[in-house]
Amino acid sequence: MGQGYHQDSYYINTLPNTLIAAWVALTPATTENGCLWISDKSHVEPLYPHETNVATHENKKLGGVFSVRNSSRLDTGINELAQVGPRYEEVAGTAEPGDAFFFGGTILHRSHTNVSKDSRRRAFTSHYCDARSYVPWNAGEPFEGPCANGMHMLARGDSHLPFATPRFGMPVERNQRMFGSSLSMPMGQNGKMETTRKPVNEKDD
Ligand SMILES: O=C(O)CCC(=O)C(=O)O
Repeated sequence: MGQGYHQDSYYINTLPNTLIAAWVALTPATTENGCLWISDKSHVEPLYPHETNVATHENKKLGGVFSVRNSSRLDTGINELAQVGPRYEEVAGTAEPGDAFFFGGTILHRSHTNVSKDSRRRAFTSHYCDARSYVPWNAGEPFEGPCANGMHMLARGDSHLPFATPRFGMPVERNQRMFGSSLSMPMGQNGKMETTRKPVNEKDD
């Protein structure tokens, strides 16, 4: 089906904005079957906010920044990011299974409708940000609370937000030479991730 011009940080706010996407091809992606199109060098663009979204650093007081309607819509007649997209050369992200694209949250990108006869185009996308960014994003659902950081997975590192400790995550090993201790984050009994610091020489079981 495709997805029109958009910036991922429009949907997933992280403050400061440290969002990065990892888009992994599961099948071949071609210009025919709807590969990603990336607006080259558009990472320099500010985030064009949704008109009701105040949780961004950018706002309409900054010159050239306007709120965007119909982001992600294929129709460039109504997708207002189409006013920005053509300033940049678009690069076709053709890919083989296993190829990955990493791109920041303000880069403009889109995909077109699959017009091939019988070729499916599948991809797996995940998004990462610095654990120290404030994340109000709750998978598109309203979230009541100070922040939704705790709803997401801590893939690596540490958080300075004690009220936002992720409920699950991956074991984390810090560089012992740099920090002099190792940090592990196993699952706690209550399903919450627990942080325990261990002395340098103490080995995991
Ligand atoms: O794979 C696609 O068609 C679009 C995916 C995309 O733009 C995204 O995940 O932000």
